[in-house]
Amino acid sequence: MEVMILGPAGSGKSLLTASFGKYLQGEGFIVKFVNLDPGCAVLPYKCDYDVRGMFTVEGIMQSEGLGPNGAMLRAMEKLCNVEIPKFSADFTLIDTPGQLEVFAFHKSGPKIVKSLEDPVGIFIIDGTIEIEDLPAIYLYALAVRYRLGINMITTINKADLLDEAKAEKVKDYLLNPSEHKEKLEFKGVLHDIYTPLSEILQTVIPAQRIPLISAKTGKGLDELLNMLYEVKCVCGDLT
Ligand SMILES: Nc1nc2c(ncn2[C@@H]2O[C@H](COP(=O)(O)OP(=O)(O)OP(=O)(O)O)[C@@H](O)[C@H]2O)c(=O)[nH]1
Ligand SMILES: [Mg+2]
Repeated sequence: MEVMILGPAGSGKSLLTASFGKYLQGEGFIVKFVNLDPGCAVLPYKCDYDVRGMFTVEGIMQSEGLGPNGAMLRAMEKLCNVEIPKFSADFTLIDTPGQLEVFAFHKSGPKIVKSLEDPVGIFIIDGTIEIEDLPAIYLYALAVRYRLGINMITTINKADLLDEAKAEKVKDYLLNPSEHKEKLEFKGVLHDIYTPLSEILQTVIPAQRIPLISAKTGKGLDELLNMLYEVKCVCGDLT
């Protein structure tokens, strides 16, 4: 099963790739690690395939005289020609670029998806974000899901940093934005925008559990694995 780990900058993609991979190995699975982020310096796992072997953002900045964002865009163009090896593994975990928007809303993201065999996405929402930013990040998660055209599990990460009340608030809202929108206490213009947005979100979110996980402590990784199996089961593939 090919699993793409997606999420905004700093949400925990690389650490989850490492810790979920370790968890899966502990369960007896064969796991391969793929890094598609040409901008990272160090990774918390050992790569079986690393796009930095072909190009890096730093290298492009120097060779083409570009700034970091221009070089990242150029890197995404190069990523279109990258072929991820087909590993014979139970799970291939694919860590994706920090600048998610340049990957997902660029032709490279969908192109990479097409080259894979029906990958599943894990979209990470950083649970420590301001509670009032949840509708925007949720819309972002859905936009990425439909743009890439893949089955995706939404997760709330950094559970170890959340108190019970905040964790519950975040989870309740993501599961049922219409019913729980008032609890987010939007103020001013955010109220005017996010109240109707919550109603729209309610009509387009998939009926799915949202695991509360910690890439740091390993909390919730068992539920994540169960959900991956469920997603594949719905698609008719039990492997
Ligand atoms: N406490 C805590 N920290 C976490 C968790 N997940 C990630 N972090 C921390 O958050 C920071 C960013 O984690 P990364 O794994 O680099 O996040 P990323 O999404 O890969 O970041 P970019 O690739 O730069 O976008 C690091 O300092 C991690 O140690 C978590 O579950 N709990
Ligand atoms: Mg990363």
